Amino acid sequence: MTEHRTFCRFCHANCAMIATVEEGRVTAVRGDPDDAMYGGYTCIKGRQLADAHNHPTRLTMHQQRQADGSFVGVDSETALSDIAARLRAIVDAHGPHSVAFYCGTYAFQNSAGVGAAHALATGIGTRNFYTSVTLDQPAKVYTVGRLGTWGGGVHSFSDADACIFVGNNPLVSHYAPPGGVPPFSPSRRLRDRLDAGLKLVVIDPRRTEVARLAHIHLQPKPGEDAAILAAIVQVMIAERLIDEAFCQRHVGNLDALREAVAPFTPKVAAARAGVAAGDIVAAARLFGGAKRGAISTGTGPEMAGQGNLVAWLVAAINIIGGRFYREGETSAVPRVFTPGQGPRRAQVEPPVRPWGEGYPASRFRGLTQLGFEMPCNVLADEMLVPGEGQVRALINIGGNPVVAFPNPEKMVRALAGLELLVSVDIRMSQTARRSDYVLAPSMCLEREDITNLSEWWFETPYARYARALVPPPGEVLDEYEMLWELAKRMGVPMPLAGGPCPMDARPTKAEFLDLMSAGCRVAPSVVRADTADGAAITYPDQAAVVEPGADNGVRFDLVPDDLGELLAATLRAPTADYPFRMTSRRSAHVFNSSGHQYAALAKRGTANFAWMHPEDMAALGLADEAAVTIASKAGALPGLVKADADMRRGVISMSHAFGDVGRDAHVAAIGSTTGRLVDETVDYDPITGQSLQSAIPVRVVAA
Ligand SMILES: Nc1nc2c(c(=O)[nH]1)N[C@H]1C(S)=C(S)[C@@H](COP(=O)(O)OP(=O)(O)OC[C@H]3O[C@@H](n4cnc5c(=O)[nH]c(N)nc54)[C@H](O)[C@@H]3O)O[C@H]1N2
Ligand SMILES: Nc1nc2c(c(=O)[nH]1)N[C@H]1C(S)=C(S)[C@@H](COP(=O)(O)OP(=O)(O)OC[C@H]3O[C@@H](n4cnc5c(=O)[nH]c(N)nc54)[C@H](O)[C@@H]3O)O[C@H]1N2
Ligand code: SF4
Ligand SMILES: [Mo]
Repeated sequence: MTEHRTFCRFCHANCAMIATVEEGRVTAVRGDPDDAMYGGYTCIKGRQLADAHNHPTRLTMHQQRQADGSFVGVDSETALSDIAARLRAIVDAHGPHSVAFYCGTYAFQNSAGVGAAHALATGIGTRNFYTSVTLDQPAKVYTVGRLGTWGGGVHSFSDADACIFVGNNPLVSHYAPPGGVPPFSPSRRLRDRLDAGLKLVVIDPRRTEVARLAHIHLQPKPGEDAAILAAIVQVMIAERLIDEAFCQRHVGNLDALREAVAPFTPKVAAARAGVAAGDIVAAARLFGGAKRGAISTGTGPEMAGQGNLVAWLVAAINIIGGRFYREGETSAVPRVFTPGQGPRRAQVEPPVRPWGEGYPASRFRGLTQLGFEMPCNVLADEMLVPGEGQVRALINIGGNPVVAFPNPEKMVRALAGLELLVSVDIRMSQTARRSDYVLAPSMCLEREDITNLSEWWFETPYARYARALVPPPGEVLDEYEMLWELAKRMGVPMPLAGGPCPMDARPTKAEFLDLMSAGCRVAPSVVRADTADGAAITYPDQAAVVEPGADNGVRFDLVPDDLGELLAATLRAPTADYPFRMTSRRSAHVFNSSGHQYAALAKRGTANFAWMHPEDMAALGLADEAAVTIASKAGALPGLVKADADMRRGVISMSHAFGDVGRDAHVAAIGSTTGRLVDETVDYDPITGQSLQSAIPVRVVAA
């Protein structure tokens, strides 16, 4: 028996762990009490890691679909050579865009997953590269850049005096955007900060775990966040709760912002959102009256149809509040492995609009690539609709489009029409079962990884390099190995940040990560060499002190033209005449569609209840766990209701990525897919393509 330091990759938080290995198998994991960042913290999901690695449903052979629909296990050589030959033939016949890649959440959990997939996609030359980012919170990434960004970074949580969390529940999700609670022991971190005097505002239609700790909880009607945020801006400007010196120096058009939000008085916003006007004013005063700390949002408001407005107004609140690190201060989140970070300067970095003209365009809805990825919104249509560039092959890495995308019936039809569907998954998921091939990947404790995902939350230059602790079983391969083997067999290059990936002999993971991260603060192989025992390391000399700003003349553009118009339009928008709004939420014991198979997690339920206020249930004559049909204008799903007095009345709350297409009879065992309530061709954001995934107008009837 041996013990090894490592980190969990069940989710992005990457908790430090000690794994016990006996006879080539992981038999136990526990939090690493000596790790300064995590202090021994783990969650219920991560504690299943040993079970997950050894689980009977775990694939150790690649699966090849037979003519009768059954699967047989095949070795790597057979699977990769056949897949590569078929991809080659499709590209030769139909051009590079006929091959698409989709990177789901587990492509991100492998530190080389998305990088390797993008390198292969670039080598092939396809514009059809998709990731779960555009199902998640794309407006955050793409809208903020349009106002300009502050080189010194936004205030982080650890020294905040006041924070506003909008539709974010980090105590369950272990997720927070910059300024929010880092996901390591989030509950302890938040309580410690509150004890030290932090003032907290939470805006969420449900009284969530984090809302219970807030000084002010606004419990609005879902989908009305833009009005509330506009009113907060209005109060902050009117009551001069802004950083005037900062605004004078760095803001271009404060007056334009004042005008844009003028119609959204606290009274107007309160009426739209169904909250007390006095609470909006109090929230603005509580936040605006402090000096440090940021407002941030989670998935809730981004998915609720106003993603761009919300991301814009949140950025505007941080800007007028001056919630940034200044010259001489230590900037938050130094990020050891992220390439391309220049010096942190006390200046506004010019706005960039990473989409639209000059970016590869989809054939649908006028949407273009955002940065380097095509919005998930168009994937089903790109597969279904004939024409130049129609997608005929999809490589799905660590994702589950059948249950995670809107409009699952359409997704299933689109996947069925492909010439080749390959999934990389540890189990026969809803999407894997519909694939021609399922490639079996190594699981986290069988492979090397760096903390390039979690480092977005490290407030010090902390880094880890995990070793493979046990040999990969059967035929399994690391995702980067599979993708390299496909590139090699197809005869295409894999361009990486540090130059082309060698294609004569397969690089080691450290070599691959070095090339992928070229230009980062400390190369992965250096961290590897510095941490022989797998423990963490901190590089104090890499802490980023904010340097003086250049006089670059750049100021924040507080009101990008199209957003000002969009805000005005929300005032005119009628509210739908459906009695309920369906909202999204996370469940603590699973990660999207992952984890339902593990005994300890399954004990907490494998179906997703439709949570409602008990008085709403009584009004409809529904008992706990009664079967209902939940219907929107686009579709309907079966559900089981459950009472939760913490809900706002008129709101339903359900987790996504449960259920399956064609298996409604099993709803009590597997739940159902909330994506069925949305037609992605109608309800989507015109800039990012994000489909409506929360605040969906619905009715509920007893089944
Ligand atoms: N209605 C609605 N829809 C939503 C959302 C919502 O809130 N509401 N949320 C959206 C969000 S934020 C996201 S990120 C997407 C998620 O979208 P996806 O990423 O497509 O969905 P997941 O369920 O996370 O898929 C993960 C897959 O990886 C597999 N897996 C598990 N472990 C491993 C591993 O070690 N290696 C590999 N290769 N695979 C593994 C799992 O079995 C699973 O099939 O869903 C989006 N869809
Ligand atoms: N245990 C667990 N952890 C996870 C996941 C999981 O499935 N399980 N999924 C992971 C993924 S992919 C992601 S992206 C992150 C997401 O992390 P979070 O964004 O923190 O996700 P949630 O916990 O769903 O919190 C979203 C909150 O938004 C609220 N909300 C819904 N609609 C609205 C609205 O219109 N307005 C406002 N103001 N609030 C609204 C919901 O009630 C909910 O409390 O979590 C990650 N972590
Ligand atoms: S929070 Fe995430 S990384 Fe930490 S133990 Fe849980 S699943 Fe693993
Ligand atoms: Mo996500």
